[in-house]
Amino acid sequence: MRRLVRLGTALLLAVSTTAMADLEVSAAKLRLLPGDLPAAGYFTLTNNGSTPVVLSGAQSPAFGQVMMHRSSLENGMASMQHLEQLEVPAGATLTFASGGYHLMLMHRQRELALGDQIEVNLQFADGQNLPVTFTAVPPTAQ
Ligand SMILES: [Cu+2]
Repeated sequence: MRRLVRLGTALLLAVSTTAMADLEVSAAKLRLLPGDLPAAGYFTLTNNGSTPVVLSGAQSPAFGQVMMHRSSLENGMASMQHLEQLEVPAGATLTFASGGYHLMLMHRQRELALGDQIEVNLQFADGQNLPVTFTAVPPTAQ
């Protein structure tokens, strides 16, 4: 049964007509923490296309590993959940921000300074990639 559901998803993606040109990213910021602590990536993604897109992760030449996380607060306890995929419906805007969805960027490959422009490739389940330039901001930035 699970197999059938997966196949259905694959078919849906195959007929998807939303192209990368239909996606709009704004306010891409990378919050740097001291030392080799992971950086957090925040941005706003709008799907101006007519079909949903599925964000499946990200990569950056400046980091060894980038993961998609969601922070949540349950019974007063903060926790983080790893996300494999995140759907953005047609016409919807998805916000990555402090306390919610974020990219977690680990294992810096080079020195990074405030104000640096850092390339991050957003990856989608249909194989497309969207290059986005993030600006490095201090830990106090929201
Ligand atoms: Cu995280």
